[in-house]
Amino acid sequence: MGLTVYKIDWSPPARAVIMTLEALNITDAELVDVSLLDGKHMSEEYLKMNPQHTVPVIKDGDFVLWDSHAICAYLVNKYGKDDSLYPKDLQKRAVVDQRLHFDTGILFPSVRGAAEPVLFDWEPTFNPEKLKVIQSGYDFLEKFLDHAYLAGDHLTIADICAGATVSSMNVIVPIAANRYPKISAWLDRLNSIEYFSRINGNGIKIITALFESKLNKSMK
Ligand SMILES: N[C@@H](CCC(=O)N[C@@H](CS)C(=O)NCC(=O)O)C(=O)O
Repeated sequence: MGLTVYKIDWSPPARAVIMTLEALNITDAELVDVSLLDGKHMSEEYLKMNPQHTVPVIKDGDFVLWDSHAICAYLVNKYGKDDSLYPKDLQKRAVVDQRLHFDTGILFPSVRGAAEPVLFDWEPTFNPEKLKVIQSGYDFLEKFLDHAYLAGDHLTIADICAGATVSSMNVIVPIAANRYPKISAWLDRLNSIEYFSRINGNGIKIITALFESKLNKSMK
């Protein structure tokens, strides 16, 4: 098939792509680690592939694509045996797209904004203002999570992408089940999926340990 994924396991968007591969039963992709903390994403070779220097990136033959949301949609469109993860129906797809954009524009920047200064040693602790941004993401999500999954009664790539993000936000600002019952139940539902708990759970363990080493304290 010739599919290569550039990733790092602690990155939520990278995990979303790996989970989408699993959901699609694609087992022969080559996975290449890009160590962000060592600056591997700033090498000339990597920048040629992705001038935005982010993970994940995929190469499918000669075709290169970055941004997890675009990648997950591409993978389902190209390799999905059916369209359940990314429905072709115009309005169903529009709702999935809205949730994906909510992840891109609201949820993911909140976790990146809080995590990056600590991970890259720019700040010794989480900035309290950034923690409020995470909380406001939960507030929005709780309001419109009115089905079993983000875009209805079935799992879609919106759940895979936002699930990877929200479970990482949860490491920084724990989700109180009494305040956010719908988010808590949704995360439990995602964690009951074997590949979600295995792949995402591994990333969460790594990011938790990274925070603990940077902050010099337990996150539990
Ligand atoms: N919208 C992008 C965000 C990707 C992103 O920001 N990844 C982070 C790691 S979680 C990264 O590569 N940071 C390094 C950098 O931006 O230089 C996506 O969904 O793929």
